[in-house]
Amino acid sequence: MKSLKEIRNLCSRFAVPGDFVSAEPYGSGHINDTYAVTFDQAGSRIRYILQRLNTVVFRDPVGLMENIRRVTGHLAAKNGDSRSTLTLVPALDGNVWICDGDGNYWRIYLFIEHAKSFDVLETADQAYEAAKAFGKFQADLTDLPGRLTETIPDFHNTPKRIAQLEEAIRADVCGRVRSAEREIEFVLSRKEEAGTLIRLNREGAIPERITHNDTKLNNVLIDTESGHGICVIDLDTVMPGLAHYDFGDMVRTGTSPAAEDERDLSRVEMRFPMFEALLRGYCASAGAFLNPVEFEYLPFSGKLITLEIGTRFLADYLAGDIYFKIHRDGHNLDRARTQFALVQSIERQMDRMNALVREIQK
Ligand code: ADP
Ligand code: GN1
Ligand code: MG
Repeated sequence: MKSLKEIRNLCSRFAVPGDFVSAEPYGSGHINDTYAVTFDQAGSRIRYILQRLNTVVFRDPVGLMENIRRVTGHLAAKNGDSRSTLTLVPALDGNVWICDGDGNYWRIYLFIEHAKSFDVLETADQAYEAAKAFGKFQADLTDLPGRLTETIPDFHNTPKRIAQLEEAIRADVCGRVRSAEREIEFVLSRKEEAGTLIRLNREGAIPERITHNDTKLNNVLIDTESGHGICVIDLDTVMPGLAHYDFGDMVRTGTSPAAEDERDLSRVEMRFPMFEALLRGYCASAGAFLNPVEFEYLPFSGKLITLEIGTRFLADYLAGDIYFKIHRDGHNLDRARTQFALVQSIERQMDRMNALVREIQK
């Protein structure tokens, strides 16, 4: 954690008008460090988001920031207002980031006020609105010129994620394999279907698109007054991908009433009405560009991405919690168990989920 003085110094290298007042840690992300910073601008208090990029996770911070500059510029030109896309504050040297003396990269965004993100969704309306916003994000980027940098290569390559798990099992650096045998078996018994989307893409049945790739439901801001999904945030992983990576993670994070790390697995459940709301919301904005095979595999993507993130939590548990921030012992194992309970709930309802897609497509 940085001291106030350090944060004030970092902010002074950006073109933020006014006087620094205060800063506090903000949000519940697993990767970056986020602060809400307040400035006094001639008597008005204005907030900004200051973030330190995790350069262990993101190895090419300059390429990543260039992606975000292009994407936010494109969205701003299309939507024309400062609440429907993130707005970067330039640094005094003209870049949209600074690098501090320790090699850390920092950026500042305008703080989008009167909006909220939810770790667990409360209503089907919120699910509809969030999914519509993520679908619109994909739709708005279909005409972005050029190709974006892959900020994390093979980010959603599920077979490779399983191979990484197998590597962590072999190494067993913390001697934890014995405590996770059931979870390991859960993943390995589903290995065959894990390559489905990659194969469909290779065969030309589903195309590469520009996708967000981290559509956890707390990565969309919902307007506190209107209830509309207004802005997609957390753009570090925006890069070439498949539409399913985004829809799948919405199902993972938007359908269960339980938190991502819930220990009472009886509370973990894929609620069908929430799935229906996500599907209708996503199709309202993305339906026009999806092809029939993409439609068909939307329910499967919910299962696959939940299995994939669970696999990553499990591999990180075995590797000694080196990737995801943890807040208690066994946290990553708890997170993995929750994902696998959700996979089972999805599996039980897969026929019904597929039937709904067919009905919507008609
Ligand atoms: P992480 O990668 O760690 O998840 P995020 O970019 O998602 O980081 O930011 C963490 C939290 O900060 C978000 O869930 C959201 O609540 C809040 N947040 C991020 N950017 C903004 C913004 N521009 N305006 C308001 N809140 C924001
Ligand atoms: C991380 O940054 P955050 O907390 O939104 C992770 C996602 C995982 C998610 C699980 C770059 O997202 O891939 O799905 O945790 N982001 C990265 O909660 O690895
Ligand atoms: Mg986030």
